[in-house]
Amino acid sequence: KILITGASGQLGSVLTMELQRRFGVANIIASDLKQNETFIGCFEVLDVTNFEAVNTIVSKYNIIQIYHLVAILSANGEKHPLDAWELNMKTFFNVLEASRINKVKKIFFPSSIAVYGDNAPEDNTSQDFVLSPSTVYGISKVAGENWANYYFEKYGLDIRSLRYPGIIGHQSLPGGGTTDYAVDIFHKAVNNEKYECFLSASTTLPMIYMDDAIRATIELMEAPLEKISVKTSYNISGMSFTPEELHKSIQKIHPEFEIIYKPDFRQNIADSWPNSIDDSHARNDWNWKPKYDLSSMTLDMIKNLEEKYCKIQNT
Ligand code: VAH
Repeated sequence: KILITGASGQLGSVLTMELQRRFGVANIIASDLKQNETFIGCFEVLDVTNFEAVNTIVSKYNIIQIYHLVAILSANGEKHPLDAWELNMKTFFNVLEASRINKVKKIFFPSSIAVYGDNAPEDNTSQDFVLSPSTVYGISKVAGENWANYYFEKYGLDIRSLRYPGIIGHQSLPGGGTTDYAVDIFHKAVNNEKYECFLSASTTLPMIYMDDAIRATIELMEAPLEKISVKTSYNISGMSFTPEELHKSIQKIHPEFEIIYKPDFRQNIADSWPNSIDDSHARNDWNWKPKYDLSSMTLDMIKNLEEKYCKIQNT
């Protein structure tokens, strides 16, 4: 059986459905502090900061794979730095130790482009450039990457990871990130409302469509171990764009859609991150290749959100 922690989150809720589809609902144990009201499948209320609770679930269900998605993201993390560090690291150590003790075969945990800092080259940032994160979230992800490598070297634990860029999807809402504008904007556009953007018009960030992020995650986990040359975390990327470019892409479908720019504290976080990412290690090791670009992502987001909202209006 496969355990997902943080299964109610932006990525977790979509990954859970895809893993249920691929491996059968009965083989997927979703867990989080609380269950989404629309959830269908096996769910355990789990506080991952509690080692005993994690260990009990891993042994009770004979878990062979764990997708560990619990974390406080970049923007929220800056509001409560020490709480974010404590939660991101404590939950990760509990998953690592429960996996070591119960001989879990494979573990996935998300890293992020937030591991890079101001000193990194802005364009096509390489896999191996020195990491000097500017946020607690980024610091916790660099620490997580190094602990993953340590547990592989010392205990042979097969832990795999992706440095996600901003993830954009219609199936779920993001929570507490800096790239969340690229999701929020679509909900405003399909409801014919003006969008107030918390980043400046010219802020380029690496992004990936949810469908590509989910596929990359499963393709990484399904790849033979001998293909995995990166034991910290793989760079991956789908596309890069600015809020202005995203606005223009949406206006091709909704010409009247308006945006205003009111940068807030998240601008400094975004400015410390790369504009684009070199993901050649992922392409070479396990044939990573994105399918969505800015225009196909925009089309798919608007199509799905308009269906979702008109369903809500008709209920
Ligand atoms: C965030 N969406 O904004 C996350 C992610 C690269 C961005 O880490 O914090």
